[in-house]
Amino acid sequence: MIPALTNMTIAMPLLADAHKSFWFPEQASSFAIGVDWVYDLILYISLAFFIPMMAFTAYSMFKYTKKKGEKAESQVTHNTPLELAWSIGPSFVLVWMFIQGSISYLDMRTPPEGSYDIGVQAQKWNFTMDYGGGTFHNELHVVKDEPTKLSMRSTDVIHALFIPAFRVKKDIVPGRYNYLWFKPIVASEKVSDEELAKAKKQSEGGGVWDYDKYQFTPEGYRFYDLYCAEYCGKDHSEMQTAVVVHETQEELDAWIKANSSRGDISMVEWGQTLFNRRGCVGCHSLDGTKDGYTGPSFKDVYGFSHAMASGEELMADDNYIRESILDPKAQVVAGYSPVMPTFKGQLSDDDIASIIEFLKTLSANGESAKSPADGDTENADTEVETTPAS
Ligand code: HEC
Ligand SMILES: [Cu+2]
Repeated sequence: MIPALTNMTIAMPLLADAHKSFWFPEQASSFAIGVDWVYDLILYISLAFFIPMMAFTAYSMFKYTKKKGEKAESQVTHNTPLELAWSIGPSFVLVWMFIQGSISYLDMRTPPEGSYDIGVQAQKWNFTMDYGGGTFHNELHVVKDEPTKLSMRSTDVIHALFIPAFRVKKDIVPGRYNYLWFKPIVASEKVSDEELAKAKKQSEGGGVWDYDKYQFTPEGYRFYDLYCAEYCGKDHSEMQTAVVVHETQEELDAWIKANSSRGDISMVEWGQTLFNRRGCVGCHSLDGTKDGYTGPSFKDVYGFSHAMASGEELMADDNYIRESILDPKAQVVAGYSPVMPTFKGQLSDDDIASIIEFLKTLSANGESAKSPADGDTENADTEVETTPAS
């Protein structure tokens, strides 16, 4: 933001601390100071008018009250100088507010050349960040002091990406790219190893990491909230995730590398990670619960035959699950709407095989059923068992 605004902000009595705001979340991006300044400007001007007006109204009510039956005195209906004054005076104030707002707004509209670019895909009901080279993650990871541009698209309806601590929000309209940029100015802290280990232990077997409860990510980073602000549909309010600001580009690169593929964890573990990270968790339960979920539970899917909307009975083997993920509309489970988005091009073969291994651990038939057409996942490390959520 413009330096003059910065100085004035610090001079404002309510905003003495550089990155704290009286009304709002922490000022964690370069926009925050300017946005809050304009907000405060408008707020204080409004109060400067509102309070004297209300006080004078109240005073007049008592001063000029007449007893019942008394006659009203003269009514002043017109005063040209006064009316000109209260029309022209405030219009200057309004123009000033508009100019101040436009300065911040134009700055926010124009991503600087060479900004760090991260893809964002919004879909019912999650965000997926695309870090390039096939690395996708539900969390947004960025670098401190680095102008960052989000190239956002939606696969279904209008969503709106909102990061309150950065003071940025933008609609994501299907059928086109929408851009948003910011420069983070406060890096995320990491919690102590003991605290992280404690939380990991608590959430073991639960399947889903509770960001709200712990207030840090599964990797121990404190985070800023990111959520969907388009409240004209069923579950936009559930589209919440975390923004982590790394101190250096090297740190972010290392994080991306560590999250790019399975590495040396087991397929079952990776399958569960993808389930949480890629939005399946929003629509599928693991324990048989159907209420409140858009899709069928993953419990006892693998290796069981079940009815499709087409009337066919299909066995959920490797090929069926693969097709369900890549082309969800090809076979729709009876009793459900065809609303699952496709994950074509977003999950590697190893990712899909890992999800299949994970589904096997949730099914009583997980071990016995074998796909006749696909023998090569048989020798995968199925002996690694995790306790599914109960
Ligand atoms: C927007 C909600 C939604 C999301 C997100 C979603 N699904 Fe689905 N899924 C559904 C619905 C609804 C169905 C049932 C209708 C159908 O078959 O298309 C389904 C069906 C399935 C089936 C078939 C289940 C059965 O009982 O036959 C599998 C397997 C599956 N999804 C896997 C996944 C995986 C893996 C992910 C994450 C990578 C995922 N889904 C993400 C909604 C979703
Ligand atoms: Cu949304």
